[in-house]
Amino acid sequence: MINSSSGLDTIAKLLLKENNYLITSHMNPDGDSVGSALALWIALNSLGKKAVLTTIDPVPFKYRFLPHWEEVKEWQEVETGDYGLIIVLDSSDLRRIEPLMDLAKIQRVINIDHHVTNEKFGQYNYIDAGAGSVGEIIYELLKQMKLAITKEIAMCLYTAINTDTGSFRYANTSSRTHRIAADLVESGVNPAEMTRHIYENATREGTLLIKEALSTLEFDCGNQIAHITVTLEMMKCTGAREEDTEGLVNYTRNIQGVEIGILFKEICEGKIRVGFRSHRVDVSQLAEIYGGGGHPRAAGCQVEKTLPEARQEVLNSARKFLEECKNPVNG
Ligand SMILES: [Mn+2]
Repeated sequence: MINSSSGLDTIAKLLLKENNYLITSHMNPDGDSVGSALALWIALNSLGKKAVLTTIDPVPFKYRFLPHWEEVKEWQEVETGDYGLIIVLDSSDLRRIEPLMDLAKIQRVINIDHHVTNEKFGQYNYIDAGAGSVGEIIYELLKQMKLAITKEIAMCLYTAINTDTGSFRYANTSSRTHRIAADLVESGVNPAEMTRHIYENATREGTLLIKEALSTLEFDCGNQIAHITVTLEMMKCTGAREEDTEGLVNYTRNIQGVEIGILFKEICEGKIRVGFRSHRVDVSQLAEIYGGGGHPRAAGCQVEKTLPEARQEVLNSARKFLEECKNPVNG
């Protein structure tokens, strides 16, 4: 069964049969990973099943209005005992759940994801790169399990779907996305209230970080590449939190004429996280050069270099990549 693909019906049957679960999603959780993991936890819990939930790192403050967010554990709190099944969500490879990687390697894993670069590391893999978010998949999974979409579940799934599609703006937004969202609204979700929590709740520190980051904006490759940088120093002097960097990279892509937008984020001395956004070119291929991955229009990787070195090297690759996209070499 290793590395094979499973149908949603197989996974639904399995979830209804087993009793003891560990649900996890990638570190530095975003709205999709928190929302879909919580929705699944609420559903399994309502069936009386034992389920432990972790998003590895803490739940970002802006998602702390979601029902039962307090149930989410950090990875240090997770017992390394025996779980019937480990469910890994929204993670293209096991490095995305690094602290639990060893645990996941020795137990049965269900891998549910929508990243085109997914490595199918589970015994059961359900990868739907056409889904705008894992939230859409979890919605379909719960329907397959014949479970009611309660208001609590709907709030979590709506958050997952709304955030991963950039509020229904990105290329991954489909008629299916809107149909599911409409059903969630009918289940009791108030869209204005949800988006107020997620988008209209900025902190002073986070806004000061936007100001600092935008002051580093530079253009490259005839204005087709735009990039910004967040240094450790900026994080320190603004008092911004890690989660305040989410979405910063979008400023670069939103500029007229820009094909690739890049954010360089210094995680620690000598380790740089790079985020890519695009309109047309597949930046997941660019991220893969550095062992990263993601979606065609949103991807990322880590480079173990100093900030100036990482910037120079990645910009070189981006320039070359853009050139190749324009003049494809046909073997
Ligand atoms: Mn996602």
